[in-house]
Amino acid sequence: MGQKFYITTPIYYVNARPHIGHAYTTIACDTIARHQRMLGVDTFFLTGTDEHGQKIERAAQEAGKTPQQYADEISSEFRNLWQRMGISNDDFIRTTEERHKKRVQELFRRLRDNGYIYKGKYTGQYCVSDELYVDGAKPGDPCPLCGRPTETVEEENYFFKLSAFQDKLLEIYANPDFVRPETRRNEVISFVRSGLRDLSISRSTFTWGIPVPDDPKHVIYVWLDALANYITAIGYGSTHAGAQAAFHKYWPADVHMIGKEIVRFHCVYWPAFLLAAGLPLPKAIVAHGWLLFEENKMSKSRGNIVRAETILDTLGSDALRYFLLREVVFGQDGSFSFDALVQRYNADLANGLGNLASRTLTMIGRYFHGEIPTASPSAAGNAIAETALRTIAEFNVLFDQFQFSRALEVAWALVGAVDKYIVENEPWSLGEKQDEASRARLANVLYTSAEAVRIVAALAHPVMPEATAKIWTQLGLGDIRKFQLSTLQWGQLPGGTRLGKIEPVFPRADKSTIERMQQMEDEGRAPSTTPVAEPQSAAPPVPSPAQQAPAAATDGKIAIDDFAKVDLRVGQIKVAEKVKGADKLLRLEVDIGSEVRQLVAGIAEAYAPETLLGRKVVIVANLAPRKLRGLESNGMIVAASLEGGKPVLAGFLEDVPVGARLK
Ligand code: ME8
Repeated sequence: MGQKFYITTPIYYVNARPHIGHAYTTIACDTIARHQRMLGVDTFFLTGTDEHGQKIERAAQEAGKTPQQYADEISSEFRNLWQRMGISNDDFIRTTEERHKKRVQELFRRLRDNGYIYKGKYTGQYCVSDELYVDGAKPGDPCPLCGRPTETVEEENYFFKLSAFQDKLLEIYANPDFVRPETRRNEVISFVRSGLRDLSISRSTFTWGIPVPDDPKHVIYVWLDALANYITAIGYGSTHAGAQAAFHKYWPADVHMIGKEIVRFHCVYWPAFLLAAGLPLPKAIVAHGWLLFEENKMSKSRGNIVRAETILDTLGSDALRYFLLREVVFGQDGSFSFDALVQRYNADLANGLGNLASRTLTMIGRYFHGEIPTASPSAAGNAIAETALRTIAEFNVLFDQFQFSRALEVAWALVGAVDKYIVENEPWSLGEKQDEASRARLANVLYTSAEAVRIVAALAHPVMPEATAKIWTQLGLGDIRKFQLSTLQWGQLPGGTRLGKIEPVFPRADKSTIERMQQMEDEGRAPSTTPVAEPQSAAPPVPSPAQQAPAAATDGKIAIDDFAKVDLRVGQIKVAEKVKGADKLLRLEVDIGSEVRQLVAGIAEAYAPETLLGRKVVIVANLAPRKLRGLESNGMIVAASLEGGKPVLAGFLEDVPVGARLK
C-alpha cells in the first residue's frame, strides 16, 4: 500500500516508577498502532525513557546511586511493564544509549551550522521538576507548570534563537490538526503570540547529560536531548544506510501523543528545533488530559499513584485498557477509582460482551453441534445487520478522531441491541421445536448474534487484544491478527465454521476484587528492595530512636558513615491539612529545596495545620516512601517524642536556608 504510520509516546522520566498515568498514554498509542496495523498500514510505534538532566541526577543522589545505575533500574521497570502488558512498541529508546547521544550531538551541530545557536549568559529562574526555564520570573517565584519554587540559575549557556520562529510557528498552528485538541491549540497560540525569547539549550553547572560537541564543559539541555528521541530512534544522524532509510521512511511522525502538561515543549520548542534543522514537522501533536486519583493528578510527588500491576494481577490488561479508553473522555481529565473500574468491567465486559459471546456460542453448541448455522447473510431487512454496518462506519470515524470513549460506546450499543434481540426472539424456545420454520429462524437468530459478536470483536481488537483474540478463536476463525479491518463487513462469518473451545473471557468480579486491589496498592508502595509493612491505623510516624537508628556498629553505637546515610534536610512547610478519618495525622507538603515533598506526619494532636505554614522543620529526606491512610509519605519530619506527651517539632533558632543539609 506504501502507507506508513509513526506514533510516539513521551519518553518517561526515570525518577519515578511507572504508574497507570504512564500506562494511559502508552495504552492509547498501542491501541492506535494496533488499529493501523490491522488496516494494513506499515506502522512504527516508539516509546522509551528520558534519563538525563538535573532532576534525574538529584533523584539518583538521594537514592545513593549513580545516575546510570538509577536510570538502568527504573528504565527496566518501564520496559518490563510494557512487556507484561503486551504493548506492541517497535523500539524502546533510552536517552543514555550511545546511538541517541551521538545523534543528538549531530542535531546540535546542525542547528549550530545553520546559524541558530550562539553563546550567552543566562540569569534567571529554572524549575528542576519540569526542567523548564521560567522566563521573566523573579527568585522565589513558583513554576507556572507545577507551582514548585524555581531556582536561580546563573551560568554561561548556549542559546537557541527561538525568537526567530514566532511568526513561522503561528502560521503552522493555522492548521487545526497540528495541535489537538482545540483547547491546547489555543493555549499554544496565545503563548507564542505573547512573545518568544531565545532559549538556553545547555547547562554547565552539572554533568549528567550529553556533552555539547566541541565544548564538553556544557551538557545539552535535557528537553532538546529528550525531544530528539523521536528522530534519533528511527535513524536521524546515523551514517548507516539502513538507519537513514528508516528515517526517511517514517519521519515525519504522524502522531506525538503527550499529556497536556508538556504541550509547550512539544508544540513550541520541538517544531522550532526541527525548522532550524531543516527537517519536516510532525503531522499532529495530540495532548490528552490527566488521570486523577483521589481528585488530584496522579503523580509520584503527590503520592497518589495506582500501579498497573495491581490491575494486571486481578482483572488483567484488557480490563485496564478498556476502562481507561472507555471511561476517560480523551482530551479531558478523568478520575480513576477501583469501584468505577470494577463496575465498568462487570457491566460492559463480564455481563456485556463476555455474556453475549458465551450465551450465543453455547446455544450454537447445543442446537447446531458446535457449527455456525447457515443463514441468509444479507443485511437487508435485518435490523441488527443494519445497526452493525452503521456501527462499523461510526466507530472508524470516531477512532480516527481519537474519540475512543464514544467509539466504544457505539460498539457497545450494538452489544445492547443484540442482547435485546435475543430476548425478543427467545432462541431457547425455538430450540425446543423441530419444525423447519423454527429451525430456520433459530439459525438466523444465532447467526445474527454470532456475526455481531465477531464484528464487535474485530472493532475492539486494538483496545482489548487478548480477549478479542480468544473470542475470535472460539468463533472458529483462527488468528485475529490476520484479519484486515478495512474489509470488515456484515455476513463474512462462514456458515459451517466449527467453533473452538468455549470458555468465559471475562469472569465476573465481586466486591472482594476491589478490596484485594486496594490492599495490593497499600502493600506495594514501598520499593521492592525495602519492604515496609505499614499498618493502616494512624500510628504517628514520629520516629522513635530505635526506628531511626541505621545499621548498628558495636555496643549500640554507629559509625559516622552510617549516620551520613541519613539525609537530614531543612524543609519549609507549604501546605498542612488534616487527613480525613485520622485524628493524629496531617498531610504536609514540604519544600526541601530540590522539590516539594508530600509527607504524612502524626502531629495533628500537637499542631493545628494553619500554625505550621511557613515553619522550617527537619526532614529525613531519604526514607523509603510508605503509605498512611492511602497517602504516600515521602520522608519523615523529625520531632522530640515525649513519653505520654505530644510530639515537639525540631527547629532552629537562627534563620537557615531551605534545603540545607544537617550533618
Ligand atoms: O514529562 N495522567 O516525563 P514524565 C495522564 N520526560 N498521563 C500521565 C499522568 C497522569 N496522571 N502521569 C503521567 C516527561 N502521564 C518527559 C517527557 S518527551 C520528549 C519527554 C503521562 O515521566 C503523560 O503522557 O513526567 C505525561 O505527559 C507523561 O506521562 C509525563 O511523563
